[in-house]
Amino acid sequence: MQRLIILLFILSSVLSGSVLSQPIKQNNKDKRTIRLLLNDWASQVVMTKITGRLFEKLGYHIEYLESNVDGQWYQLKFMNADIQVEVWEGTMAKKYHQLINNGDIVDAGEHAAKTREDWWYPDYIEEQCPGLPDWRALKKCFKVFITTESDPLGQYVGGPWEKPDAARIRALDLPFKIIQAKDSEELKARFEEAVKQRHPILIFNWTPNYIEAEIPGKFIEFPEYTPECEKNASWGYSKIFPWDCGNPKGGWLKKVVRKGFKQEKPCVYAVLSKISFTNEMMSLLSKLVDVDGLSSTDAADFWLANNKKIWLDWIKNYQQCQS
Ligand code: TMO
Repeated sequence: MQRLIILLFILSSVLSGSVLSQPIKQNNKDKRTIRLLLNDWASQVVMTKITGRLFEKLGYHIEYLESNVDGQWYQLKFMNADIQVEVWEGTMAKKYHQLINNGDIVDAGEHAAKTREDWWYPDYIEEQCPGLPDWRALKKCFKVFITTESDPLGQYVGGPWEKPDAARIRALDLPFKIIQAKDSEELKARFEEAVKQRHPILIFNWTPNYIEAEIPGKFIEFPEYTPECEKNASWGYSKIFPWDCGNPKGGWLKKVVRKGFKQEKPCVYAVLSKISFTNEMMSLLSKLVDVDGLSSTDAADFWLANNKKIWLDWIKNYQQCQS
């Protein structure tokens, strides 16, 4: 039923042309252009497209700038991009703080969503590895996760984002080898393949994400994150290495803008500050793309058409942006 509704929606929006876009006078175009960063996982891409549609509604021209997470910090620092709508504590806190401290970016507030990014497994492997999700169980059952790529160690499939995985393996003395997926497609392909065959898999995952709608699973419970674990080698399980802990649970999810943007476009900054997605909203957005197979633009338009009350509230005081 939901699929049918989605299909009808797409059809009607194709027939009537773009739902929200408004024409902009060419001579004003540069001053009225906002450049949004696009990463490569579904919720980020769809949330960016939704944000773009809202700014189009306020009379701006939108440019999307594709970048991986590493590159996006340069794009912001050198003012090639204006906005990033999804900055995750678990993978991006370090760069975020660095750029905030240098005055290269400005915080535009947090989403309601609470996030987590860490090692994860589907529940069906629990009987082969008693003691999970406690991390110590991995020391005993690592053989379950051996593959031709990782032999004689267990395999952990990492994401293409900056993570302290190698440091954690060293500090917690885990018999695992990291196989790093080169992009989110490879990560998804490896996940789907393992789940289809019900093979053991230990993989980088995050929440909110579509996976929670697909199959029950759990994050590994490493020792609880504290900043001490990162900075102080003598803290925790290992007396000589830092990072003997997991990533933060209940992590923040922020929006940021490049320096100067808030002064140039206070009105856009104010709208951006009000935009707030919850865990439920984000899981749905990633499911629309990763499970239902919509394009990111169709998913954004589908969400906008069905959640008018929410986004009208975000933009309600800012219909006449002047700058
Ligand atoms: C940055 N990510 C949400 C993919 O972990």
